[in-house]
Amino acid sequence: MTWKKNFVVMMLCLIIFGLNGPIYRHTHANTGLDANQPPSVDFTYIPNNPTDMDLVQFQDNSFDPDGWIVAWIWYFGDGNSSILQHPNHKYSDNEIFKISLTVIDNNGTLNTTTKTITILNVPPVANCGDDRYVNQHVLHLNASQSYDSDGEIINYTWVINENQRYYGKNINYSFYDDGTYNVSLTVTDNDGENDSDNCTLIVDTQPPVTYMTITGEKGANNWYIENVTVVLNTKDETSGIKHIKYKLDNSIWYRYSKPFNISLQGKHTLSYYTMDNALNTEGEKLVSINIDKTNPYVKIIQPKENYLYLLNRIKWPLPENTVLIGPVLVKIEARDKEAGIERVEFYIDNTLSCLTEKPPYSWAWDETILGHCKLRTILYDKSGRQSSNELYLIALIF
Ligand SMILES: [Ca+2]
Ligand SMILES: [Ca+2]
Ligand SMILES: [Ca+2]
Ligand SMILES: [Ca+2]
Repeated sequence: MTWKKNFVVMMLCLIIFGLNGPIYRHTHANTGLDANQPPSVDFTYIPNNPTDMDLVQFQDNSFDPDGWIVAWIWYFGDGNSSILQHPNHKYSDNEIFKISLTVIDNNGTLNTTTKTITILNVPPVANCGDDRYVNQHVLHLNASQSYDSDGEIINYTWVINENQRYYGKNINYSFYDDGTYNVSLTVTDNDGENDSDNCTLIVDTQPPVTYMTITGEKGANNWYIENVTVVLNTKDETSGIKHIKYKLDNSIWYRYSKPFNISLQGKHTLSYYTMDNALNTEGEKLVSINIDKTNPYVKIIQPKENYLYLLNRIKWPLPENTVLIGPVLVKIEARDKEAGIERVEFYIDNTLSCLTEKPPYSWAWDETILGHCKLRTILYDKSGRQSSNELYLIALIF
């Protein structure tokens, strides 16, 4: 600092000698001769309550009543100085400093004023992180987002649920129970100032549980015979539900928001699970949903309509009758795309004569009958849907 002071003094000498000759002139107000009036000296600064992070801006308010001011010499009280009229200065630490300003008028007359300035500490900022969910029985408490702009934090104090106290920038707190933990962090800087921050941690280690209900018209063998509606309900008392996801067969995962319908026929696998806000995920659940909205198809293909059969052999066409002479193998065309065929029944005049569950679902008809009759077949699919086909004929079977 000495060289700065020397520099200031040298500047001062130059100004005084250069402009006015003598180093120093006293005023002689009484004589009226050479009655120089001394300069009036004053200054202000902003901000009013500066910290050691602020650039303090000094405003010179001095004036000379009978001349002008030719030099300003500032000492900021921390060993630094300036000869600018309106200097800026940043203090390196908080403290009370004594500032002096000396001004010199064009006659070489000096005047000095001093003021104190209180440079304030910048308080630290505590940050214990956002409120958050935790899915394990260890809280990782990290104060690294806390800071002190003009110094350093020398103490970190954590208080958990108002009674457990821990010290350190990072701590791991272990416990057994799910629930809500109120955490407070207080930091202290190297100037002894504090700041506090609070956060709430909801600890949830239990995955949610999803309940599924399906509504729809049921047929046989766990097949639905119309569209179904799926409702997924879930519960998580600790952290709450983040989302429910589901997919049908190999579709993408959809986010569940409301009951949905499945209208596509066939055998399906519906998969679903729920994740809670602490990211605990329930194991994927699977359910089979089978839908058959279509009746099966059945048609008698032997005997053929309007033909004569003799001992199970087709002989020739007839104009308007189907006639059997001797036993015949009744054959059908049968299919069901969705659920598949469960069984086929054959009736003669509404009396059940044969029931078969095996392909090719034919019937060797050799029951004695003479005259007009109705041959009817009913096909049931595995979902319980049915179709029938019938043929009127004259039979002579004995
Ligand atoms: Ca003057
Ligand atoms: Ca500080
Ligand atoms: Ca949970
Ligand atoms: Ca069907």
